[in-house]
Amino acid sequence: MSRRLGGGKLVIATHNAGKLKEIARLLDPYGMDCISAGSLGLPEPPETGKTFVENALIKARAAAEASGLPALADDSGLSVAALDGRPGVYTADWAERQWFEGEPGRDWYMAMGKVEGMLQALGPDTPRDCWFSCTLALAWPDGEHVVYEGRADGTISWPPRGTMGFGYDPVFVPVGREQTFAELDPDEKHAISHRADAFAKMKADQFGI
Ligand code: ITT
Repeated sequence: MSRRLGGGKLVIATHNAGKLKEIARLLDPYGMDCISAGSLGLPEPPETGKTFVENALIKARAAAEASGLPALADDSGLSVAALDGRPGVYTADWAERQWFEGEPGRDWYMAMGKVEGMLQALGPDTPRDCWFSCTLALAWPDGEHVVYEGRADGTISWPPRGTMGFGYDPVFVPVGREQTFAELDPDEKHAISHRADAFAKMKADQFGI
């Protein structure tokens, strides 16, 4: 059986505000005292892994070592079947815009447009199937760790729709729905998302529910 968290402090090892909000909400019922990596001034380690698991462990271990507390990291991304699973672990990189008015930053519209442009270049009959992956890594300061993996299937829709959520949500239509993730109420997204799927596995293992 995996090591258990118990109550107490948990560092959320993400610098992505959208993820932080979702993770805090998903953990809300379990009495954890969540502290963000940003509020502790923890640096962002380079994500040099080639898989979601490797990157999630890099982030969770770095935060646990630096803070002396258990830490939870999320590495996630969008994979498009017709693009051989890209952008996958490079999902955030596709949005990097190095110099915008002198500041590095991310441009999600550009990133979604890149996916759409590549699909259109493959022709009008190209399947638009895709999936979001989420790997959660939980690490303790002594090096012990556990990972949980989640997935949500859907299709890429264009143009982007909706203002809720974050990242690629405006182009992701989950299986069985017509709205994009960005058009769904956050509670509806949390009922079916890749993050919720991974969280369900973590909750069953960690909290026995
Ligand atoms: P941290 O590493 O600090 O957690 P990040 O944004 O760099 O933040 P990732 O390396 O895991 O995180 O990149 C995953 C990207 O995948 C993320 O930036 C989003 O654009 C996208 N993504 C993940 N989950 C998503 C979701 O639920 N909805 C929309 N986009 C999502």
